[in-house]
Amino acid sequence: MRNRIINKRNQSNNMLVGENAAKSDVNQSWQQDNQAWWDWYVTLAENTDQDNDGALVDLPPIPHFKLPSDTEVENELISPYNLTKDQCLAFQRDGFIKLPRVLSRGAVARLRQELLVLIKKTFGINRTSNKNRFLSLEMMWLENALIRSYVLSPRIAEIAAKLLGVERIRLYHDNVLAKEPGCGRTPWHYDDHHFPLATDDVVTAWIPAQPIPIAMGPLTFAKPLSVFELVKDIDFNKFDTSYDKQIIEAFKSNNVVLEESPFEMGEVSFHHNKSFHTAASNKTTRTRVVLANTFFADGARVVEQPTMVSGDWQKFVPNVGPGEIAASKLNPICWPPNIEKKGQ
Ligand SMILES: O=C(O)CCC(=O)C(=O)O
Repeated sequence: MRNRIINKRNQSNNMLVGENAAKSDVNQSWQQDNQAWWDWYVTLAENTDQDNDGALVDLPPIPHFKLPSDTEVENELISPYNLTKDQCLAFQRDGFIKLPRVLSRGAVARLRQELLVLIKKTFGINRTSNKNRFLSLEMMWLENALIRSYVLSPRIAEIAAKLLGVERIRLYHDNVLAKEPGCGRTPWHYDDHHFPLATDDVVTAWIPAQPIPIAMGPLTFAKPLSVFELVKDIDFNKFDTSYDKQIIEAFKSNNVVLEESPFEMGEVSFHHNKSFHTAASNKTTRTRVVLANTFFADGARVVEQPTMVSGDWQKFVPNVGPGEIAASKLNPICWPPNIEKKGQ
């Protein structure tokens, strides 16, 4: 992590264990799994009374759409999207873009149905112990053929490559993000802290599996991209909410423009690894399910010193050490398509 790390004694966070709990910096490996990472990470968000104001809102039912077959999903996700030059310029300026109709409504409904099955299979049907949690599943493309169509989609990967302005991109990982009803804010951050990749050509496609009204906590961005410069000297603190709190204050005092808007069904956002973003709490009774696929420019290396903030990154780039080119068999080239055999 390139930010300075606060170095106070006697601080703790009960989600951390071992060296992660004992040492005050982040320059050590993450010592638990990636779900434990999220359980820790959301404790770093400042939640006011307004963020947790009790009663959860019932949303109207998601309208029924004819569910496409596996082949129909695959055909949709290999067809190109009409990305304009202006949209690429807006991404380069703002660090993110929200694109309408990247997925048909049927493909979104099918995605939600499949992801809910996977979430239930992993975390159980009795949701009591998962109340207020941020649940995460990664690398679903390896075990589920339908999800593979969404993760290795040439339609989505081409958008990612064009936004970055690079010829070839690889997959870093897929991440199913299920923000349960009542789960609090996602702390302000940029992904450069998270992905141990020595490049600025990194983009995440954040694909909601249902519409996301404001009450559900849509991904929210600070703009333009360069606002990361404003906050680069704020010390990251792995124990408490002080980093998030200081970012909130810095953005307020500098009148930074925030884009917090609902996601329509089929809308997908793409954000750069230096784009500052957050998400509000989920104040609805419906789980906010998202598939987040991260891509990077072919040829990028793993950084020399990954930190605990990268979680269990070796799951995503196996058998590749610090400083080496990130091109394991789990990082297929997703754009252009078919230049190497995808998958295992
Ligand atoms: O889904 C969220 O609340 C946060 C996701 C995020 O930060 C990301 O995908 O980069």
